[in-house]
Amino acid sequence: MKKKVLIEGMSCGHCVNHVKEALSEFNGVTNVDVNLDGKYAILEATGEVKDEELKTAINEVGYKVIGIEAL
Ligand SMILES: [Cu+2]
Repeated sequence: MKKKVLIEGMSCGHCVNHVKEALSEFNGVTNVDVNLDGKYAILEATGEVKDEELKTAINEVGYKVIGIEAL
């Protein structure tokens, strides 16, 4: 699966790393790209990652998911 996760609250490279680490912890993740200016992350994984799980993981590191799009 491939999903675009719209994230609010990232302001610098550290934020990008926090988000990247949080998303990398899901099973089967093959790629995570975080775009600071665009305020989104692209997550690619071999299995399914549920929207609710994505929201929880991002919340736990201090940011907010404002939308998720399947790509
Ligand atoms: Cu930051």
